Amino acid sequence: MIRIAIQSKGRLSEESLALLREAGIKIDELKRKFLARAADFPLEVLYLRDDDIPGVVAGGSADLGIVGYNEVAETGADVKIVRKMGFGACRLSLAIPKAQEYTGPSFFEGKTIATSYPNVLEGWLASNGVKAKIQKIMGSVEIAPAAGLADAIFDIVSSGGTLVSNGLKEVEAVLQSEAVLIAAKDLDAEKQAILEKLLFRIDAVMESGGKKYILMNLPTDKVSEAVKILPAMRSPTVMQLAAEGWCSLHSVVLESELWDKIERLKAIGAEGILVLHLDKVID
Ligand code: PRT
Ligand code: ZN
Repeated sequence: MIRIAIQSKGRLSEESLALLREAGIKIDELKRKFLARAADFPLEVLYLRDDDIPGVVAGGSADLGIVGYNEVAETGADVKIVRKMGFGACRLSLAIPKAQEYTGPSFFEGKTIATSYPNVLEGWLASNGVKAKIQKIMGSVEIAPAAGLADAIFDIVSSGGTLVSNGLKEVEAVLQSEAVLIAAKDLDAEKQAILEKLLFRIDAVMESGGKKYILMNLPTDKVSEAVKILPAMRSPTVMQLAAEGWCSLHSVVLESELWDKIERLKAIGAEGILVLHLDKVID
């Protein structure tokens, strides 16, 4: 049995649970308790506040965790980062009132900066040789300058909308973050084996992201040209159609390249092109 800590409610909860679900691990979400056992995988889920996850994993009360990298950096917890999860992207940035001119890191000399991330901020100040006062506040950091509590803030930014609506501008992006899967450093052999099994599934789910299954009818004499357009995982599948001189070609394409490839395939005579959702990809 392996124990994974995820955020109980907040920005990362739904996607963390969705990832486990897509990996075929069923957890009774209706009865979201403190601790829940998966139905068909040797795993239990511990629901926590995100701030507590790195420490709980480092301390061994949970074996794994899904948490923002920003929390791992702030707590300095001694854990292994096993995977980047591809969701929860954000950055920890310094922001100042928009009317002020930013002159570089020395701008912050002698200033007061409000933040919930004092340790990451302290590291940045030290590495830039700047002495500033850190005012730790746990919520609504963005209102600190207008409320006269601080000259600047150091906070999580994603779209930047919150900064703008509080009359602030981002001047330094200090740390890029996304949700990460973390693990305790000394898992025993049995837990390590369960982790490998879990990673195999998670990788298949993540690998399918951004990919589509594409199939089409194609004149048989155009197959070699089509193969150049669609390299696929090993090579596209070609099947004979009942109609003389035609075949059906199947492949996997990146969604970002989909329209470009479709245009090129149409240009060489592809017809009846179908694009399908891809659920899992096992390499
Ligand atoms: O209750 P608990 O302690 O578990 O949750 P929390 O309130 O501390 O965290 P939560 O749920 O807000 O965020 C969890 C994690 O999501 C963070 O630790 C980050 O890793 C990640 N994340 C991603 C974000 C954002 N994007 C984000 N935009 N966390 C917070 N924000 C805030 C931001 O600070 C701003 O106030 O959301 C607001 C909107 O941001 P803009 O820039 O899009 O306007
Ligand atoms: Zn929190």
